[in-house]
Amino acid sequence: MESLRKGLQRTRQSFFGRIAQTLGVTEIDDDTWDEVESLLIQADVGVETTLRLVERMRGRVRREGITRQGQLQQALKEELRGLLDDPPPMNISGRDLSVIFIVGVNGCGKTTTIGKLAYRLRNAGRRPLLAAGDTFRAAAIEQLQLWGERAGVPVIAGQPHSDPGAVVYDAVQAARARGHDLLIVDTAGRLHTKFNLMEELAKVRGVIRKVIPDAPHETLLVLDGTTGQNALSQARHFQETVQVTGAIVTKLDSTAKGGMIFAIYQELKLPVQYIGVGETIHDLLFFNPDQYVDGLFDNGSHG
Ligand SMILES: Nc1nc2c(ncn2[C@@H]2O[C@H](COP(=O)(O)OP(=O)(O)OP(=O)(O)O)[C@@H](O)[C@H]2O)c(=O)[nH]1
Ligand SMILES: [Mg+2]
Repeated sequence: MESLRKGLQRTRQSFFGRIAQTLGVTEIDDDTWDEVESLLIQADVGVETTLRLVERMRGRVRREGITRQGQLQQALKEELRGLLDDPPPMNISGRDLSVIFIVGVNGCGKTTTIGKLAYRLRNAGRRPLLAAGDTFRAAAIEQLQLWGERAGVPVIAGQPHSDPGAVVYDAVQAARARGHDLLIVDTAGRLHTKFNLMEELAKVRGVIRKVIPDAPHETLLVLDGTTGQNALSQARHFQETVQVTGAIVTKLDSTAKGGMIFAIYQELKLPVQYIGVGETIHDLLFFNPDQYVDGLFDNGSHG
């Protein structure tokens, strides 16, 4: 809970704290709502979602006659919470080998997140194997191997610049032969607008499906929290290319745009499974909507 509050510090102090202050005035009028609207948009909640949210808040204030700051903040929290669903359990159990496919643009945090995720799942009793499907950058293979060492999880890698499909094929075979119950596949970062690279991603997915027809069982799109609304248009391209099943939002500790989580639910209809709140192996949290909404506001006892 503390690491979440710490991770959301910037978002809380920049925008949601100011929203709470704005709602503290004695007379709530159009200017108040304009200000709230502007702050929500700046926090990257998204224009459509913001307009709907403010409309609902105005309706509540009219109907319920609430005026006190505490009640207003509580109503806003409820409305925000209503925009989020509890993420469904990941579809990675109940079979011999499950596959998680990790995709996203350059530098969004894929490899780091895989290290953290492998560590978490290993501690939860799983036997993960990692596939170094990013053969594009030479350093990418070593980076994943280093995360594998930290997490205590083995890595299957090929030569730099070799065919990523071949590496992933080998990794599936190795996972089966060695009795792993989970394969997590790293991929090269790519710009969502580069058609050839997106096709390559679809091909790698095809290689996995040739061996395991219902795989990948989870395709998680890693979104850099500092990019805010830009992440949404990226996401749509990935959704068209490889059936994305969920999102992981990284770097929430270094952004004030934590409102993008609401836009991901509302505009992309994707559940958020995990959030990244730092660079160490411990800084991946399961996404809990109640705690997340709480973490956006000061709760009195914490700064
Ligand atoms: N502060 C912070 N930094 C993070 C987080 N997740 C990743 N990073 C940093 O983001 C940078 C890029 O992370 P990578 O894991 O290499 O990203 P990638 O998507 O694999 O990058 P490419 O393979 O080049 O596409 C690194 O410096 C990470 O330490 C996070 O939750 N918080
Ligand atoms: Mg990487």
